[in-house]
Amino acid sequence: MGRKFVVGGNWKMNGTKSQINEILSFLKTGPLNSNTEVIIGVPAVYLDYVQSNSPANVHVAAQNCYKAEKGAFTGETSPAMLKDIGVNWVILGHSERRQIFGESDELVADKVAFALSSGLKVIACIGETLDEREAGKTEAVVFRQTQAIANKIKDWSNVVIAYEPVWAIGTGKTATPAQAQEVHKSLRDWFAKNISKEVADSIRIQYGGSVTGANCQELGSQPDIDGFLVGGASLKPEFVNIVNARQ
Ligand code: G2H
Repeated sequence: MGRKFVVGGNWKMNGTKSQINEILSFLKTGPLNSNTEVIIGVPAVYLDYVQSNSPANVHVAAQNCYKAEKGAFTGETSPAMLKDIGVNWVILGHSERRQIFGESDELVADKVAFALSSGLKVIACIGETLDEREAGKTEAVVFRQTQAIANKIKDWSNVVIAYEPVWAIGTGKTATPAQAQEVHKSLRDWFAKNISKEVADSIRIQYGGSVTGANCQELGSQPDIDGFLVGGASLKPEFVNIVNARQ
């Protein structure tokens, strides 16, 4: 189907210079499958360092950015600043941003639109909580989150969707391959119905939530899973195995 497998590492608020050097070392040693696009999401303070020291086959992403080019927004990072240091990707709308920092669907969508218009590529995260899943609202939630973005953008070619069920994040509870595939398929059908068949066929949908070297192959063999967004395991050498999950 021609969707390039895409694996992102989301380091979250982890890492010191020496830990980062170890991560860069196992990424350099790899080997990383050249059929997989690899992106590492790095804390803001280390972006410039990692951008300057990561291997050429690994892209660097910020974990957040704001919806303005510059100005009185204390503590924020702009897409223009990311571009200025050579960073071309950003992760937006992660559930930790939504839940801990109160980011609404609307704000996430504004950020996605602004980042794209600034020339960044975006990993846009969506996903339901345990309560929402148990109430049978999984589809309604992920469709609502995706629709909010659809209201603000036209061109999806620089967007990767990361479906991350919140109940599976950092908990060791991975969605089963069948559970993940079911939501990915529903999302692709949503794109076909609400955006276009072309976007539905081409958009890459990552799975995220306790992905490890042990479960990545079965998850990665599902037809609508086009890669992973990996948290905890992206700090460890097993990340190389996850990058290479699909040969
Ligand atoms: C989900 C994921 C990375 P983890 O947040 O985005 O983290 O793999 O640790 O569940």
